Amino acid sequence: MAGRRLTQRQQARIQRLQDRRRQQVEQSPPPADEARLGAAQTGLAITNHGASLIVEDASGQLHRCRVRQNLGRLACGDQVIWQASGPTEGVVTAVDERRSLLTRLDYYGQPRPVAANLDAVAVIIAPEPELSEALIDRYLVAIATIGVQGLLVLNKTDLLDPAAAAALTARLDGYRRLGYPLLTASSRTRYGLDALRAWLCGHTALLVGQSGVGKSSLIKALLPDREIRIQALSAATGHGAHTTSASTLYHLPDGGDLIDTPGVRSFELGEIHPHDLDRGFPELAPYLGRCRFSDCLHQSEPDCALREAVERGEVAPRRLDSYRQLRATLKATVRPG
Ligand SMILES: Nc1nc2c(ncn2[C@@H]2O[C@H](COP(=O)(O)OP(=O)(O)OP(=O)(O)O)[C@@H](O)[C@H]2O)c(=O)[nH]1
Ligand SMILES: [Mg+2]
Ligand SMILES: [Zn+2]
Repeated sequence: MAGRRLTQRQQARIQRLQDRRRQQVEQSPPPADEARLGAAQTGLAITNHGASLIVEDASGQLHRCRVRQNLGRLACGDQVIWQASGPTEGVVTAVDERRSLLTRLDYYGQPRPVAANLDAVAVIIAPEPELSEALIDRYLVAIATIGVQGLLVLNKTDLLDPAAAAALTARLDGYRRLGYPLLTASSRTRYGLDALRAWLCGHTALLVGQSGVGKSSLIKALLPDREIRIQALSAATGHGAHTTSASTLYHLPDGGDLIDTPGVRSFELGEIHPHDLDRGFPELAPYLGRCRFSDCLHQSEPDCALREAVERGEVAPRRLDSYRQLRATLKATVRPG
């Protein structure tokens, strides 16, 4: 095709396209002086403030970066390519493929990345605020879907007398039997921190849970030399003094990273296929597909294998409730297929 002469019509079309492009450029805000950008380098997303992404370079310096629009929303834990535009500023131009990504539905029902490249998610619970099994179950489905290690951490054990502690661990024992480690800790008395550190060490682990369960306190207790500079940068968002407002990544002294997340009142699952939902309820696997009706809702249908398993004491009634509830919400939001 090289050297072929363009017809007048083709020339006119190209001219129109060029005009339109020029107009678009003139209307859009002036771009940063691309010529002054530094060389491309790798970095790690430490926290996302919406307007800017805080990126850590290979030497541990932090840079406030703008993100090229075509990259979509980036998350804490993302590996990026960026170029400096000033001593502490830059532009993120590319993002590496993620080995895992936790998302949640935002206020507008849109999936929003919470954190990327995770190995483990620790669901933090506490005697107060009152723990919610429905919330734990939703987190466990999300964890099963992205295929990372999940664990439960009961914090604030200092608030419990021995009888109350025994009652609460008994209440949570079903999760331990499903294969999720259940650790107990107190960031106040430092009880259980060595065991928790051993679990988290060497991984990228996300801490999730309701507001006020002590995620930030645990991270602070695990990081004696917590990076103050991150604090200073994060404080610039001007949100409340204690409540965490944006997910932030911290390095553990002996290797591994911890990601603090803002507490949630309800964690809404992103787009999840019913098959993934089943993975979050491993104890139901032997019974799934064994009901008399293939479209059984496991409510009042005869010969429901799941309800029979509950009646025989093989499945916790509360877990079946949770499963039914999540199935119903997925049905409403997920396209079949
Ligand atoms: N008694 C007791 N209180 C604790 C413990 N850990 C944290 N707290 C208190 O619980 C409150 C909330 O702690 P945070 O660490 O801010 O909780 P968070 O989970 O990060 O909360 P958000 O950032 O809002 O999601 C604070 O007043 C802490 O002092 C603990 O082990 N024992
Ligand atoms: Mg916090
Ligand atoms: Zn059934």
